[in-house]
Amino acid sequence: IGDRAFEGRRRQAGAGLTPPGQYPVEDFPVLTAGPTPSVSRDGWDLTVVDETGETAARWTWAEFRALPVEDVTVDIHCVTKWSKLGTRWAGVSVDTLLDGVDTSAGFVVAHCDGGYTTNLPLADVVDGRAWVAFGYDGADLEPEHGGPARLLVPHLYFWKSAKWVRCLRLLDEDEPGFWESVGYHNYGDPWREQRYWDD
Ligand SMILES: Nc1nc2c(c(=O)[nH]1)N[C@H]1C(S)=C(S)[C@@H](COP(=O)(O)O)O[C@H]1N2
Ligand SMILES: [Mo]
Repeated sequence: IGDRAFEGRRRQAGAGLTPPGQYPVEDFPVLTAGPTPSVSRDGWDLTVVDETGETAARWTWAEFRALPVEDVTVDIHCVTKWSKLGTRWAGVSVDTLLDGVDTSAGFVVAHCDGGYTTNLPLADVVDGRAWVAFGYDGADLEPEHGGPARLLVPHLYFWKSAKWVRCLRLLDEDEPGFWESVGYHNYGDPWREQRYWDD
C-alpha cells in the first residue's frame, strides 16, 4: 500500500487511529467553558442563517427529528490530548440540513445555547463529514455532552463540535469563534497538530 493510500485512510475520521500527541481514553471526558445550559426540546429550534442574514431554514425539535438519521462511528480528538476511538452517534447530516439552502458562502459559524461559537470552512461540514448529533451510544445525547443536539465534526479537534448548537450561520468571510479568537488554531486539524495559532 502506497504512502498516499495510507495517508488517505489514516485521515478518515473513523479509522481507529490516534493522531500525533494524543492518547486514547476509555471514559468520555466533559469539556465545557462555563456551565451546562439547560436546554428544553420545547421551544428548541435549529436554524440556518445565510450570508445575507436571512433565515434560510428552520426546524423545531419534531421537524428536526423527522429528518433522515445517520448512524456514525468516528474517532474524536480533544486538543487537551485525549482521543476517544470508535464513538457511536446518531445524527442528521449537515448535507441534509443544507439541502435546498441556496448559498455561495465559504464559511460557517455555529452558535450555541450559552453563547459558545466556533467557525469552520463550509467545505468541512459538507460531503458527509459533519452532523448535528442527538444520540450517543444508543441513547439520547446527555446534556453535559451537548444534548439535546450538538455539532459533530470528527475530522477536526473536538472544540469545533459545538454542543447545544442552535444556529449555523453562513458567511462569505471567515470569523473566529470562541477558542479561535483566544489563541487556538483557526482550522484545527489533529493530524497536523494544529492546536494553536502558530502551529
Ligand atoms: N457549546 C459548547 N460547545 C463545546 C464546548 C463548550 O465549551 N461549549 N467545548 C468544546 C470542547 S473544547 C470540546 S473538547 C468538546 C467536548 O465535548 P464533550 O464535553 O462532549 O467531551 O466540546 C466542544 N464544544
Ligand atoms: Mo477541547
